[in-house]
Amino acid sequence: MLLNGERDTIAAIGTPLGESGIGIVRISGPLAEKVAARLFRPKKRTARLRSHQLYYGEIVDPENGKALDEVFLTLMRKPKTYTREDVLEINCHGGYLVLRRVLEGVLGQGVRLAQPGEFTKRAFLNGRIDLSQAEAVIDVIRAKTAKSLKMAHEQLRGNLSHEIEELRAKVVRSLAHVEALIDFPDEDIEVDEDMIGMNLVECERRVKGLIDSYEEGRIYRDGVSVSIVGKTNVGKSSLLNVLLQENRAIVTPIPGTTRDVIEEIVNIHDIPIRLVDTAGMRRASNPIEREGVRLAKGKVAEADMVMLVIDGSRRLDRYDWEIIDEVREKKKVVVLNKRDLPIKVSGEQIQGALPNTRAVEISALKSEGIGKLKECLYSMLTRDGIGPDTGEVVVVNARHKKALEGSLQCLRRAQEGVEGRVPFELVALELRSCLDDLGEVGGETTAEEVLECIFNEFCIGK
Ligand SMILES: Nc1nc2c(ncn2[C@@H]2O[C@H](COP(=O)(O)OP(=O)(O)OP(=O)(O)O)[C@@H](O)[C@H]2O)c(=O)[nH]1
Ligand SMILES: [Mg+2]
Repeated sequence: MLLNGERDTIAAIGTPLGESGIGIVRISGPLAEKVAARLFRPKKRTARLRSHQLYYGEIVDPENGKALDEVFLTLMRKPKTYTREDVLEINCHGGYLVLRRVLEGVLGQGVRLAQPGEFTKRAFLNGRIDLSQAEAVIDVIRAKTAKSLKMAHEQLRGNLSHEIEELRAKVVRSLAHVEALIDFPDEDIEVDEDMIGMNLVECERRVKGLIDSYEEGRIYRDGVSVSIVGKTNVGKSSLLNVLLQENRAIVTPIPGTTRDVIEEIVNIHDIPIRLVDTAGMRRASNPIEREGVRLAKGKVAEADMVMLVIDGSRRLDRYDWEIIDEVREKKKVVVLNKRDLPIKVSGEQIQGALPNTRAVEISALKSEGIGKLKECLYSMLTRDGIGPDTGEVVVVNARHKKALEGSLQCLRRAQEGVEGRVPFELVALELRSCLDDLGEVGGETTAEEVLECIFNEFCIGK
């Protein structure tokens, strides 16, 4: 039984299992130093290991004193460590067996195997980082583009935590004023209701700004899926290949070439875009192709956006029209392909069929107009003036957005309360629940089950 909130000692392999230059076994908790004393033989004899210093030596089997591996070892005494507990890191050779043996040696010392994300969870529980920063750790690990990495680093550094702290402080001030009015209704206290109102309007504006940044933040972090759809033989697979700059999909002059769904990722200005090439839509007699068409329709429904490819060298026919109807409600761009041939479909015709839709003329065969198409996609996926380069705090996490939406509702009701002079007790109630919602972001008010879910997403050893 552990007393006074003291936690047990955990260990895990912190590097991927496989062959690598080095592999790290990481230990956190009160037994870290004892593990070092039992298993580590420094090359140069030392009375006591100094904190945060690298030592060269061997890890030995405590049963028989035989060397398990030649290592570098660092003991980091609390509190200046990742978890705010004593931490031991053993840099071994990066082989599966060697790492397992060292880990087993450690586990034999009263240490238990860490759960996924447990090191980071301890950093959170011990108050070194808040929950939004802990979530940023996993975003750093998973970042696929320079911008998503930058956003994750900013969140890890605490830019969102800081903004939320400021908002909470403002709401607390308003709440104190409202409570003063409740407690001393008849006294002439210096509380101005207009000032409370103004303060709440300011909070509302800032919370709304954070919520609005989510759409774009999410795109940089999670990417978007863009389905390439159109009739057979219009050049969908050719477009996929030219965007990927490789011959990924089979291209032939035979209509109905693509039957399966082909997905590949391409980065456009740091947005990871999952391109989905699909079977050309037509009434197919072949059951394989029919299945392809069914899958293609499903991909239209799933996609964040579609690229409707039309063969610009042929007049629109009923199949084109059917697909135009299919994508009418989707976010889309029309790609008029084969502009190297005499053009039979005009931009005006597209405008007539799909008002307010941008059309870009390209030749997938000659790789012309591709830059313009990429710019068009980029501008449709992003909004002007916002984004990770403006220094603005960007929300990338759906959980944060949900909590902020909750707090916005409370702020609005509180605001209406102040204006409409409803009883101040109700205003105070709304402000308290606004504080709870804001507290969800940093984890102050987050339920244990939610914490479990968040840390379960981590890998073991982080
Ligand atoms: N002239 C010209 N031909 C093109 C262009 N793009 C594609 N093609 C040709 O059009 C034919 C069909 O191209 P694909 O890319 O296979 O067309 P698709 O839309 O994927 O066809 P399905 O998979 O059958 O639905 C091939 O012969 C291509 O070489 C272009 O820009 N100009
Ligand atoms: Mg194809």
